[in-house]
Amino acid sequence: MKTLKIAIQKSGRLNEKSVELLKNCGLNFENYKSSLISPVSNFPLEILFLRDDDIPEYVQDGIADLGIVGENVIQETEVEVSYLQKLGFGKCSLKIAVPNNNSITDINQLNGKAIATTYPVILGKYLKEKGISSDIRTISGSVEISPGLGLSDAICDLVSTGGTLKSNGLIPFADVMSSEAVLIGSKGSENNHLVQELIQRIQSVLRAKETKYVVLNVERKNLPSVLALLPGVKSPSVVPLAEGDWVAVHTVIPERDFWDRISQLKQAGAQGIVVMPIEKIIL
Ligand code: PRT
Ligand code: ZN
Repeated sequence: MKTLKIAIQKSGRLNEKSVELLKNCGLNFENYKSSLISPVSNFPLEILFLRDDDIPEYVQDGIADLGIVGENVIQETEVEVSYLQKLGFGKCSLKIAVPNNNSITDINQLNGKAIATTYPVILGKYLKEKGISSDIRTISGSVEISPGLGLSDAICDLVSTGGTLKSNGLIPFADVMSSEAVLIGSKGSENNHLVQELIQRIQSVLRAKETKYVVLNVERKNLPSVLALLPGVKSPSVVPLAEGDWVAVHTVIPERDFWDRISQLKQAGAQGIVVMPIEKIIL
């Protein structure tokens, strides 16, 4: 059986979460900072540690079968790869920002202006779509200081908390794209059964992350209103308690509206609510 190769970032913002995801999939490997390649002892897979900018091309050319990289890097490198799965980390947006003392209020005012960026391809397409012709200045880093140095009128850069823009006196002006880490594969890799197995493992880890396991006690008379609030994978389990009028309800609830849901459950009569993380959900 052919050993698969997956390329992940060697160091940087996506390294830790990529390693964590693969380990949560039950893959055993050493996260050697010094080596380029690490074998997985319990799955026919090797992990290649690369600079993120190189990952899309390695995958396109089939040197790696799979890769974990930001959507921003994939779009910028214009590669032909298969998008296999969004991974829910490394979230950010590519934004155009202008100095906060600037009079630019409309996107058309960027016509003829200089915009510094490390994403000339994505920015170029965006401006073309809007019918705007700006002078795109491609620089390799520290984009945020370029207006202050008089090198550009605006910048186009990735933003997550917005702290970097703020501390450089810049305000976000237009959203160019939003991005997160994704699993990509060489064209056709989605038909390989080892790739399918890995995607299933990743999905079960992601699903578990999005939900919590909840056990609560409720008096029988309040059970219908508590059950009405619970989704569950199939339906909640209801277990009788030693005290005859009471039952325990076991279920999973989504992380996103967790606190709202818990306060509704309390109002409906739930008590002794125990919340636990889930490791995997295999459907
Ligand atoms: O060495 P290598 O080439 O592998 O790494 P790199 O330095 O090119 O990339 P790295 O590790 O900085 O980022 C990897 C990926 O993380 C990016 O391609 C994005 O997909 C994703 N990501 C998520 C981000 C950010 N958030 C982010 N905030 N990448 C960069 N930033 C930078 C941004 O460029 C700006 O300088 O962080 C600053 C802004 O952050 P805030 O929080 O102040 O808004
Ligand atoms: Zn990079």
